[in-house]
Amino acid sequence: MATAEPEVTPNTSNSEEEQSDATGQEIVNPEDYIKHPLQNRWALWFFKNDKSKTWQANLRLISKFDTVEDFWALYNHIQLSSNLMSGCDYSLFKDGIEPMWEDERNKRGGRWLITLSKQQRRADLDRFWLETLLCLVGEAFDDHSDDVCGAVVNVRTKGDKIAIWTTDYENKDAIIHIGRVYKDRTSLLSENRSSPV
Ligand code: MGP
Repeated sequence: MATAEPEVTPNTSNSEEEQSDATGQEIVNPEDYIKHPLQNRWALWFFKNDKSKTWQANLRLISKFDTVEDFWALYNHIQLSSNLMSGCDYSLFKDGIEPMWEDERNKRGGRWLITLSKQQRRADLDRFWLETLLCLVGEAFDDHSDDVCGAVVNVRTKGDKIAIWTTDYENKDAIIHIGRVYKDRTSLLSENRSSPV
């Protein structure tokens, strides 16, 4: 999504009474309205289990974003995972990677999986999914963030799942690093509980 273009009136004075120009227009700090770019553009997808259709036909792109502000606007606009019907998924993937095994960037890949008990839907699902989203858009995996393709939350009667998908099962350093960081970040959410990954 486009970032707002600043319309800055030059401010040559520091004095408070000169915070408007000759036409009386207010001078605004560009920081107040330029959106903060993310390192990647991301696409959020929704899956609804309609058994009369193929798996791929049930997958829908919701929206793409590439700024911090647009991420939160989208996140705040959609339902929490815990409110979705069983059988639904959200997937957040880098723009250009489809959230399916068949994509070039996924087909040699793997995933770090969190399996949640039925009881954890109420207390943990939304917090863990948000933390997963923040790990992705915040590029939490240092030099190995390039190995991350995306993440999926599956809302299921038998127990919900959250996974980060990586691009190549042979990139051992990247996979271990991503797993360690993800485990640390999600363990912080679940003190006194067993490790989720
Ligand atoms: P699922 O939605 O990943 O997990 O896969 P679920 O529902 O918990 O089931 P389980 O098999 O893990 O117990 C369910 C089914 O959806 C798979 O067996 C496939 O038929 C289909 N499916 C899931 N994914 C992620 C893909 C995909 O990437 N490509 C295709 N073609 N089908 C998929």
